[in-house]
Amino acid sequence: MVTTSQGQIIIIGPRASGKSTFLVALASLAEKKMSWPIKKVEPLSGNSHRLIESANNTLRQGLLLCPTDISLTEYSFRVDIGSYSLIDQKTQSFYLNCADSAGEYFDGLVEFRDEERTQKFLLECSISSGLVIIVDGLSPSSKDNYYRERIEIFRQELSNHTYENYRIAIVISKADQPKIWNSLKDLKGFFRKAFPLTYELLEDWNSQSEFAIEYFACSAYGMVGNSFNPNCHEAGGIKVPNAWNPFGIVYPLYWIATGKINQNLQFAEVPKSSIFIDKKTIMSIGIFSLIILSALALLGLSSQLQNNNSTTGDACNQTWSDEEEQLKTVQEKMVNNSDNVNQNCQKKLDQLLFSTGINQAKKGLVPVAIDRFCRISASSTEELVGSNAFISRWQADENWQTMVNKQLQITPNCPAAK
Ligand SMILES: Nc1nc2c(ncn2[C@@H]2O[C@H](COP(=O)(O)OP(=O)(O)O)[C@@H](O)[C@H]2O)c(=O)[nH]1
Ligand SMILES: [Mg+2]
Repeated sequence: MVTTSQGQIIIIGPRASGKSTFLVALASLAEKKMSWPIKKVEPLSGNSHRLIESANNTLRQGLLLCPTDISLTEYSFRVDIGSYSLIDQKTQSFYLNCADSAGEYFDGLVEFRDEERTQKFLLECSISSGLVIIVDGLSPSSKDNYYRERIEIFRQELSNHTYENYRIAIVISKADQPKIWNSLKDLKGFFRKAFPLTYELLEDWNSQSEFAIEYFACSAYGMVGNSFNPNCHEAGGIKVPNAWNPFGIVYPLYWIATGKINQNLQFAEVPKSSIFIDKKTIMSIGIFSLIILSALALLGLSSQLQNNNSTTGDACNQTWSDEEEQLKTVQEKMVNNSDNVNQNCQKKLDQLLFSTGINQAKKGLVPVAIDRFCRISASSTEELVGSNAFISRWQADENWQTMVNKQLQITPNCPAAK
């Protein structure tokens, strides 16, 4: 099993663009029988369980969600993705900490830019590991300037931070509506036409920074069956709860978490029997898949042979069932800082710990906290706080110093802190 740890992804966008429904659609997958490529979505926190309740008690009942509270709420999930190889059936697990933001933050960015609340929001976004900017697919073109002005503010804010691998997914919501549905094959083209000024800004930003920007589309409601029949009423709310198959939800999150575009994820939430493709496409996919599968099967075989030759028996390769138990073990090992915890084991434990999120960090689990802020992978606290990335961030950013010191009670062990 390959594991990818992930910092926080913040979902931003205007009021009523579909941010909360996007997250509830993600949570709904936890209760669905999934097959391939998404094998499983597992909630990892109380908030995520509450989101599943929302899925069942509101959306599944054809009701609408309440507006989001002004504070940022974080939801943690583990998503298991299956690989292609027939022989080497690897599963890649990635951990998601997604925070839903109230649309008021995005709307108020220009007018209230200097207010403390906005500043905090911008800071949160800049220390996150990526952003999902939900663009309401039904917004009229007259909103172009509105989006451009706000994205420009993010550009300025994020230019102070030189993170590598920072990814921004532009997710066009409500793709079940004809305007977006008919443009799925050329999303960039759709975006360029609909919001030319914003598009120009994004392209310029993409070409001049180390950040990556990609375009996606999603529908939190999906279609009924395999014809064009949006599964929602005009005023919102699901039409046929038993046929609730959102699409394009995991696709952008996977890209932010791994940096990889996995096109199999575009409609991965939809059961194969409901997939909307014509016969010609199916035939070409069939032939192409046969060729690819044979190649991958060969590759899988050779990597399996290699694995068999490598050292096995790491005590940490066990699967943990109880998260609290995991954390206790991790914490004890950290506190004792025992030499007999081998490096691999420590790394693995750090990863496990990290995946459980920032709330655990606040309880004093230092490496998680630093990892979240710096996004440096290291095998111990000492290695983290002594790393160049940590020190340069520490020296460059007073806000961050205060945040690390005060909120998380960490006094880093680096020259700049003394
Ligand atoms: N057609 C359609 N409507 C959606 C979709 N997602 C959200 N909506 C509607 O958009 C409105 C705002 O959704 P909400 O998630 O509360 O927006 P937020 O303010 O950005 O969190 C609601 O009326 C939803 O029913 C979608 O995928 N398709
Ligand atoms: Mg909301």
